[in-house]
Amino acid sequence: MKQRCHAIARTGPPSAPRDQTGAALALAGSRHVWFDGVNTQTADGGWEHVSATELPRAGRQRLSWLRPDICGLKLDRPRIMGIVNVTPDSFWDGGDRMALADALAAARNMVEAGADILDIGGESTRPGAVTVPDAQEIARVVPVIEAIRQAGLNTPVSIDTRKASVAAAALDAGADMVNDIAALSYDSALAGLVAERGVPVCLMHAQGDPATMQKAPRYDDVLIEVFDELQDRITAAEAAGIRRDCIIADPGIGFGKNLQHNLTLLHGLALYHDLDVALLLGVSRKRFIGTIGKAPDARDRLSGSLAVAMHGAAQGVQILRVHDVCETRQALNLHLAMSKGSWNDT
Ligand code: 8Y4
Repeated sequence: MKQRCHAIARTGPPSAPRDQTGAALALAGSRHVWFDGVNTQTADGGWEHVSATELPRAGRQRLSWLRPDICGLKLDRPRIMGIVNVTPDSFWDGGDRMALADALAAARNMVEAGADILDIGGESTRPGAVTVPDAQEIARVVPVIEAIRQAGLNTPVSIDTRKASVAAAALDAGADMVNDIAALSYDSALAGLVAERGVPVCLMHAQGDPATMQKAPRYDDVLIEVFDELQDRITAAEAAGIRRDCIIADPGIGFGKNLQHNLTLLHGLALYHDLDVALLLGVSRKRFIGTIGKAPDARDRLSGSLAVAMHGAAQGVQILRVHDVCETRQALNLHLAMSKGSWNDT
């Protein structure tokens, strides 16, 4: 049985005076999160605490090495992915030129506010959403990507889609990576396309599909089941020819998860570093923030979204997918400065 290793992520000063600890290791090569203890699974499925120095070499390396660059971005600190929605419930629906200008302006503002990546999606994946035809999704996203490139913005662009035809058109238009909420299980042609193009892909966990996923989410042990399913999707991606250094994993907060599931996943988030790939977290304005934060309107969930994003940062997540780039950038830069006790604006 594989022994899962759950690093206990820490920020701030070391747990022993500097001259007495040689045990603290960077978590996934992070410059601000470290660990000196790990909970490892025993043969009977229980957990035991071991110090990082007692870990076998392979486990120690898996948890502490710097994940490879994604789209040229060094992952030694969290990166901000700004959400550019191009669905009918946002400004641009693939027809109106004015709305295209608005979508470009939104992208430009996010880049100026400090976005490292832009995530462009033309299919609503809210609970209960229905699928749109490929051609319509392409007509929504491609003009926006082309406009971004024509405007000279060279920020990496992620295409949020489950479909190979949409991903191909978006990559041709200048996108750099694929964000798939179905982890390559919706369209059997997508894995091959990603492999052939050699682009990064985010594999997000979801139980069920957006139309039905919130009906009755069920797990015996959500942290472990999501871990094992992500591991299986990573294995399948590699089998399809996708290089491991192109894979990002995401527990898929809110996708076939109730409030307790979401909280268990966020509480145990650092376990997912044991998947040995970069991690992405998307929590911005999601329903559980409204539930706990007493904010029924999604527009009133900024403060809660920042709190959860900073928790992700403190657990060593490499990419934060957010609506509010400017606010997240400010919160994140302060979080990093305090965690390290110093600040270099680079
Ligand atoms: C208000 C606005 C309330 C938006 C809820 C929402 C993720 C994702 C989404 C995620 C990755 C959303 C496309 C859901 N969430 N991709 N996509 N990870 N990788 N809902 O968590 O933002 S859409």
